[in-house]
Amino acid sequence: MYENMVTARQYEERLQEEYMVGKQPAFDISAGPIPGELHLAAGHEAAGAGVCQHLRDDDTVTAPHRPHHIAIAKGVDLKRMTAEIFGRESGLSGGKGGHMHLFDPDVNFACSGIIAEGCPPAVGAGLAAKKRNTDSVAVAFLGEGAIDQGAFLESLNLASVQNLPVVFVVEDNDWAISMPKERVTDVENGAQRADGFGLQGMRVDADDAVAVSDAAREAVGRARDGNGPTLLEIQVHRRMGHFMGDPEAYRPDEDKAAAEQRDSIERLEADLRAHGVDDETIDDLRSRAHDRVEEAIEWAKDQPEPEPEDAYEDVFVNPPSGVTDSEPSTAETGGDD
Ligand SMILES: Cc1ncc(C[n+]2csc(CCOP(=O)(O)OP(=O)(O)O)c2C)c(N)n1
Ligand SMILES: [Mg+2]
Repeated sequence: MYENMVTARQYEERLQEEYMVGKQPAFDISAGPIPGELHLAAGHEAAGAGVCQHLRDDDTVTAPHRPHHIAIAKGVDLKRMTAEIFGRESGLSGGKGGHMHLFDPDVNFACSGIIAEGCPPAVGAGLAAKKRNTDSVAVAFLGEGAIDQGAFLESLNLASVQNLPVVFVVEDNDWAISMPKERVTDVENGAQRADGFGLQGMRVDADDAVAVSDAAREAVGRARDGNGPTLLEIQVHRRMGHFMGDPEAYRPDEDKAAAEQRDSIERLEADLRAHGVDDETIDDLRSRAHDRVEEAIEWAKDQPEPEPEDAYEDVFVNPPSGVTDSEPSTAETGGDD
């Protein structure tokens, strides 16, 4: 877990540097090797690592617009993910998705920039697992700003009434862009949403990766054993702006300072040392993470950019066999499907 979390932090620190290339002096969001928005997850790492360490490749994870720590913990190919973020041809989606739309079918990972969008597909994956009689599970990550969304609430209900192997993980960082959570949501503990839908609710209040892992073990185990869904809320800390370039003028200095003081990585490192893990082992883990990150970034930067005409590929799925321009499908004509 520690190596995973350090990898995510170091990875994002490198992305920050690369992102700012060419964007100064006036912040030009479309310039540089990583054009567009970039949402970083410093302070959220314990949620990704603590939950995903209980998952297998055949389990499904959907993540929101702040996905890197979750993708890394789920085992998404770091090189192809980085190439995707840099808009390169060998990226996970040929460089067309960018950092908010990472998709890796090898480990069943997807993310989306639409808030709470990942909940219905996770319920679908849970339903598929149940119908196929497998013991795989699905996990939907979302932010606390998404817990009033209809897609989330409907997903809780469907997962509960169908007793599906789904875990909903809310990363509560107290903010939705510039909106403090108490102004939009009238429960302090988002896990209480579970009560209205008849599923288990849990909240891990400490920024303690081991506590997150313990709670996730219980929730994932419940799903895998056929005992239904869980809503697990994890308190995390947003150490940065909502996106790169966010001046955070809306955020009180004390709030940011408090987030900076509670670093789950430092805490886990102290726990490891207290359990007898020596400096050399910690240094080895950190340098392994460092090398992996550098290798992925250098590889991605060497990859070719897609040809402009590739923009027209993959826009629509190929029509199913039997469907041609001249012969509309039964679905289109309102047939018996
Ligand atoms: C359906 C929808 N509405 C609004 C937005 C714009 N938007 C992007 S991020 C965000 C806030 C999300 O806050 P939260 O869910 O708490 O996640 P965090 O950014 O704090 O990790 C909003 C409103 C969106 N992407 N999708
Ligand atoms: Mg939030």
